[in-house]
This record gives sequence, C-alpha cells and structure tokens, in this order.
Amino acid sequence: ISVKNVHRTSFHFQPPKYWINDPNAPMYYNGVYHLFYQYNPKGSVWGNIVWAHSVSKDLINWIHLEPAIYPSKKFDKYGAWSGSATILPNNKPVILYTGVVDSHDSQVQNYAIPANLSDPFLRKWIKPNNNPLIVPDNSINKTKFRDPTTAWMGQDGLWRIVIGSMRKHRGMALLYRSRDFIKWAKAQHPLHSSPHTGNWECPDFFPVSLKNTNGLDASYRGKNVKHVLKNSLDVNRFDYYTIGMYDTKKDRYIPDNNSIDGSKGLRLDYGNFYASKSFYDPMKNRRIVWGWTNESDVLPDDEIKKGWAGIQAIPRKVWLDPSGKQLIQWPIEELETLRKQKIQLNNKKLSKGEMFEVEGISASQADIEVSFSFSSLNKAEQFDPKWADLYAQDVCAIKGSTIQGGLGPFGLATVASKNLEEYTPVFFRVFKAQKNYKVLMCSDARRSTMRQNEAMYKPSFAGYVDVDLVDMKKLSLRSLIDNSVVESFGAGGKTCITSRVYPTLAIHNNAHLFVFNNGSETITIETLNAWSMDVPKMH
Ligand code: DQQ
Repeated sequence: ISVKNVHRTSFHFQPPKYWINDPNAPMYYNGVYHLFYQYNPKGSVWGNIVWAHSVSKDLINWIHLEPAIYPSKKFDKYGAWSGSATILPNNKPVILYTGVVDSHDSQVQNYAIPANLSDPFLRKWIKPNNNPLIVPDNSINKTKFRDPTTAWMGQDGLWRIVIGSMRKHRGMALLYRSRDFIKWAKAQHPLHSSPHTGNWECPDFFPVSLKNTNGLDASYRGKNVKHVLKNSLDVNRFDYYTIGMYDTKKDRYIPDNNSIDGSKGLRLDYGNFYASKSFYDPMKNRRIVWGWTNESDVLPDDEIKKGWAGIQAIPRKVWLDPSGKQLIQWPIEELETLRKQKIQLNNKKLSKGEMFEVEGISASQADIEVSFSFSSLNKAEQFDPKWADLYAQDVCAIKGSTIQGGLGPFGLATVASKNLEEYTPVFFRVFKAQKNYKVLMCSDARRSTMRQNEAMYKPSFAGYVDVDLVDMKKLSLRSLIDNSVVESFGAGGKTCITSRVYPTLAIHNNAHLFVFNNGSETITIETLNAWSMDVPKMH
C-alpha cells in the first residue's frame, strides 16, 4: 500500500486528490444533490481556493465535475471563499459567496447563477458583472466579513442573509435585507452577536420543528418552531450552536436561557468537524448538515506525501430533540445502502475487565450499532467538583478508558492493532454528581498511533450526553469507521464525536474491533449489529 492510500477513506466524501475544506452551498435541485467545497486544485495544503463541484442522486455516490467558481474577476481575484445556495421562486438557484479582493484578505459578497438551467448537473456558473453585491461599510472589519448564509424571506417579502463578522472580539452575524436579491442593505442590528467569542465563520441559521423530525425550509414561517444559530469559532475551530427564538418583528435572534454562546456552549460535534453547513432537502423533507473533517497529522509534509488532505463528514439528518434543548444528528439513511457483511450479537454480558473481539467484518471500514444496558447506577464514580469548569475533553484525558471505573468505562476499541499497541476507544463513563448523573462520552485518540511525532494531534475528544439513565438504564453507540476516521453518535445522535486517526499497524485487514468494559458494574450488550462497508462510486 502506498503512503498515499494507507489512510485514505473509502466511503467519506473526497475528491481524487489535493486539499479540501469547507462544504459550500449544499442543495437539492431537480433530482440532483449538489455539493460545492473549498478546494486547492494545485496541491494538498490550503491555497488557490476554488469552488469544486460534485453531484449525486443519493448523497453517497458522487460525480466530480469541473470547478463551478474560481477567482477571475476584480471582485474575487484573490479568492472564492465560502458561501451558500438559495433556491429562488420559479426554481432558480443562486449562490452567494465571499470574494477576496486584495492581498490583505479584504472581503466582499458576490453571487453566481447557473449558465444553463436545463443542464441537469448545472456545470457552468456565471458571475454577473454587477458583482460585488455587498461591500463592507466603515463599521465593518473588511478582513472579517464572510461566509453568507442561505437566504430566507420574511413576511414583508424581503430576503435576509447573515454574514459572519467580528468587532472588538464580539462575534456577530450581520444581517442584510433585499427585495430583489441584488440590492442589499445592512440592518441596524446584527441578527445576533456575543462578546469574547472571536470571529464567527460560516454562520448557519435555520428553523427546526418542535413537533417532529422533519426539516423546514429556511423561509418557513409557522408555529411550533424554534431556530438554530450555528457559528464556526475561529479561536478554537469548533462548530457551536444555540437554540432560541427568532423575533421576526425586531429581526433578532434570542438564544434560550439555557443555550449559551461561545466555547462553553453546545457543539455539533465534539471532535474534528468545522465550517459545517446545512440545507433543506425537499425530496425527503429533512434538513441535512455537512461538515469538514480536517487532517490531524498536522505537518504540511504529511499532506504533501499523501497528496490529499481533508474529507467531508458523512452527511447527517439534523432535527430538534423533543426536550427542545439540543439538536439530534444521525447519518443519512442512504448510508445504509453500503452495508454488506453483517454480524450480530445479542444479550452478551461483559463483566469487569472483560474485552472481546468483534470478528467477521472489516474493522477498518465498518458501521457498528450497539446498545448497552446495566441494572443499576449505584457504582457510578463520584464526579469531582473540580471538573465542573473543565471541558469534557479534559475529564476524558484524566480518566481515559483504562483506569478502572464503576459504571464504565465501556464501549468500543476501534481501529485497534491485534495486541492493542494502537486503538481509539469510543466509550462512556457515568459519574454521580451532586444533583444528577453525568454521562461522559469519549473518542480518545491518544493511543491511536505508534507514530512518534511531537506534532501529531491526538486529542481525547469528549462531550457529555444529556440522557436520563434513572428511567432507562441503557446507552447506545453508533460508530462509522473508515480507515483514518471514526465518527461516533452517542444516545441516538445526542452527542457526536469525530476523530481522525493514523495507525501504523491497524491498517486495512490488520485493523481490529473490540468491545470492552473496564468498570466494576457488569454491562450487557443487548444488541450489537456491525457491517462491513462497501465503497461508493466517486469519480
Ligand atoms: N474557510 C473559508 C472561509 C471560511 C473558512 C476559506 C472556514 O470563507 O471563513 O477557505 O474554514
């Protein structure tokens, strides 16, 4: 196996070569899904960014087309950065994107439209001469003015978009309005802003239903909805969101009291996942979110050797949890068409210190769903009050998967070498805190590779899972394993964590999968279903 392919993923979205970052303007149009993305056509590090373009009928098998947008005009000469699509009435798609206009990264907002609406793939895009549509006024930092959202229409018939920005470390979603999509005026107030959060990249603003898991179009106006505002925080490169209320009279978004902005807030993914973007899929009446999963082998040299860098996470259906407090995300159902050999286990007990191998599937390319149960919470370890201010990731770093616990740690040891020199455990650890139980979910990459390199980024990613274990003594876990990525969904998609891993031994047929319990409480695997995953068409 060549260096180029050892860690290459099989069923995640990837072009044949070179660097990719943010997903751009995902949309569904006349029977075809489109994905554009930030792409370097000349190499495997960030630079020379164009909008690459791929199309699909099922979000799994892809056809790569020529770039749709690339720097060529005064208004985007130094870069065609991230943006979004809106389908205008009369079924006309339009893209808004950020153009970089000088070598100091000064930014403006442009639009592009399909050259030929009867081309089913919308291969060619035109950047009309009345660009740029929006230039920053004097109050705006022009190097922090980017990533326009999908537009939504208010009751007054005006289109609205937000653009990510920052003023004095206050991150903000600047609001603009337009009647004709050409002339845009800045609203007096941002849609929302928050102090000390740094620059907001790639904002995403959308309604979610309080009634069911269906998606809603960005312009949906009706009862029984909440709104979600997602920002990609420049300061730590994670995607955060709040849930709140969109006051359409004041044209402002107000996060709920228990939903906080910034790095103590909720994350779409507690691992490697950034610059995400969602879209409404009218075909299946759902909202889907795409996110970029960067490489973690950090030395640019690694990327150059591999000849590629970056993948898109598996698209996820996203909806509001019935509690109204958080989102749920779940891999789109189409992914299941790639499932091949299956193995199943039922009712298997795992007592303290036990571990067994899941055999009969390809452990480097798999989809695993497991549900664990236990009979009591009594053995849960105490949650040290000192940890209350720490991030879940730090608690995971302290306790890990091998220090014996009470209720947990239990879970999967993924991308493992036979003798466990390398493995990435994805597991739960339940703690008893003062008032409640705290469920920690970790995807701990610290032992993911034997490769000795100071610069390797191997974080003990973790998040808490908001579940009530008192009524239901059960926890479920799904992990998608694809060579150098482990993408996990705890408790049906309440907490998601994506890790990138670069094993030296646990490669292809030499990768193994184990289930373990290092807690004193016996755990029952109620069911475990695991499949080898097929390789979709991507050419
Ligand atoms: N990536 C784009 C920007 C965006 C950033 C440039 C986020 O538009 O803010 O490639 O990763």
